[in-house]
Amino acid sequence: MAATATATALVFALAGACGGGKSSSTSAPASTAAPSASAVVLAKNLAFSPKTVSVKVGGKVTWQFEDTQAHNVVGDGLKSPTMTTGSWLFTFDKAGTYRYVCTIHPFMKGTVEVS
Ligand SMILES: [Cu+2]
Repeated sequence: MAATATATALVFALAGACGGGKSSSTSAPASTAAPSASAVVLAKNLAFSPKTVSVKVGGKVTWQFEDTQAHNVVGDGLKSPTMTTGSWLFTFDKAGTYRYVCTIHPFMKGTVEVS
C-alpha cells in the first residue's frame, strides 16, 4: 500500500516537472549553437590582404598562400609554417588584437582583431 502511494506520487512529480517548462527551442550543444565568424587573409604579391580582419571569439582565420615567394604568419601566439601555396587555419579563442608579420619579409604585416 505504502509502496503504491509512493510510486503514484513520483509519477505526478515527473508529470509536473515536464509540464512546468516552457522551452520552445530544441537544446543543441553550445559549441555548435554559437555562430563563429571566419575570415580569409590572402598572402599574395608580398602582402597580406586584407591587412586587418575581425572575427568573434572562437572564430577562425584562414591564411591562403598564393605567391611565388614563401611566407609565414608569426606573432602574438601565431606561428604558421613557411608556405608558398596552400592554407593555414588558426582558431582565436581569446579576445584581443593579434599582430603578426612574415618573418621572411618583415614589411608584410597584418592584424587580427578578436572580440
Ligand atoms: Cu613573406
